[in-house]
Amino acid sequence: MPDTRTGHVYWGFGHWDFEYAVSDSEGLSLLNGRYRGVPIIGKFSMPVIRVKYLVDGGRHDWRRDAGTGAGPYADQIHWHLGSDHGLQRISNRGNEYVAIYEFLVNSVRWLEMGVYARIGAYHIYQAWYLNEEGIVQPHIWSKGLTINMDHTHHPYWRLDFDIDGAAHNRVWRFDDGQGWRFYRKEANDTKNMRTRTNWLVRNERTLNGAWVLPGPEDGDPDGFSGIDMAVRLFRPDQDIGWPFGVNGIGFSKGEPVEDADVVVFWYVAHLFHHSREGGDAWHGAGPTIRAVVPTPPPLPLHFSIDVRKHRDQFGGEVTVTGTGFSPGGQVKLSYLNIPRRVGALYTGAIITADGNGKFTNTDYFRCVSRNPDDAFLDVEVDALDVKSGLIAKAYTSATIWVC
Ligand SMILES: [Cu+2]
Repeated sequence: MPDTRTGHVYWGFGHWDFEYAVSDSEGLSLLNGRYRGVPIIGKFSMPVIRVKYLVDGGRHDWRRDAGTGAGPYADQIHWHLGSDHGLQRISNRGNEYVAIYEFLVNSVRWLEMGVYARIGAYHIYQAWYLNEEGIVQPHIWSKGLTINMDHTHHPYWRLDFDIDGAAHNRVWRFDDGQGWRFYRKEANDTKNMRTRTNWLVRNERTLNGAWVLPGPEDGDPDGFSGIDMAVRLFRPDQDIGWPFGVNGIGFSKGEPVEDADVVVFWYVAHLFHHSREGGDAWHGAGPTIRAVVPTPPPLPLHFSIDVRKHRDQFGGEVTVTGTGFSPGGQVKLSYLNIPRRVGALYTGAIITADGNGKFTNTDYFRCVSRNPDDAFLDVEVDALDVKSGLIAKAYTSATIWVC
């Protein structure tokens, strides 16, 4: 499935629901994304990486191997498979062209979506990292040198937010000691490191929103790429990727956006690359987007699950008992981190809690590993209370999966 150019991802017990597509020039894009049922993403894409070397190649770019200068370049990622100017299979992500990969950090589930492109000497990994707490991180990883000279990559992310739909979205800016203000008109802007600038895109009717927080490696604007962000009104005739070549953003400026039908938030990072780090060092950049939606209801008393295992020579049984679930409500179980298995396993069994909010469920598993070391892994068991959207978690050693 991830070898296909487009797809629909329903992930993390309904925490995220979106489509993805590798477009003609905007790399891997996320579309029509909802977090906990709240529309957040209209279309997130990365139409260009502008690259500037200390000395331009310009008209003499063809002589760049002589070390006189290179670029500037406007690098783009498209659905072109193979060769040194196309997408590469990703060996540590199932050898697919589009990575869909799940992992755990401090008991929080993350999903990585990525494509690996070669653009001549450059290797680019363009990724989106989403987690179950509402974070989306657009990220770019880059390595490779066209010539042995310091240079800066400027990725431009086009973040077309649709917070609770297209209408009434407004972009706010917050600075320490200076408070809030919002953009009344289309504008280009820079962050202030001293006042720790953050942005918030919010639906002014529902008050749901999403923060845009600059990343620690996102660098500073320079004479070639002088902005950290831009706010634009959405226009269908401007949803065309990047028509500006090696130049900066040239879409209209000055139209009112204070209660816009659709706003487009351009985010720009400035990724400096020292030539002395060599061509093999990966360097990365990108902001953090954090959706702010109504918080879940308070946890019921004693909302928890308990896991017991019974082992036999072919694997064994896992019995999960739950308490504090919605009486008579549905429960969905999943298992994450089973040895040798990528992603979560949903058994698909339909479980119903009894009138007191309790349930007992037994699943049978066969061994999936012969490596004794795998028995020390912890498998996460998650039980979703469908009615409230709350998840009870428990951990158990992977012993029954190892024979
Ligand atoms: Cu570089």
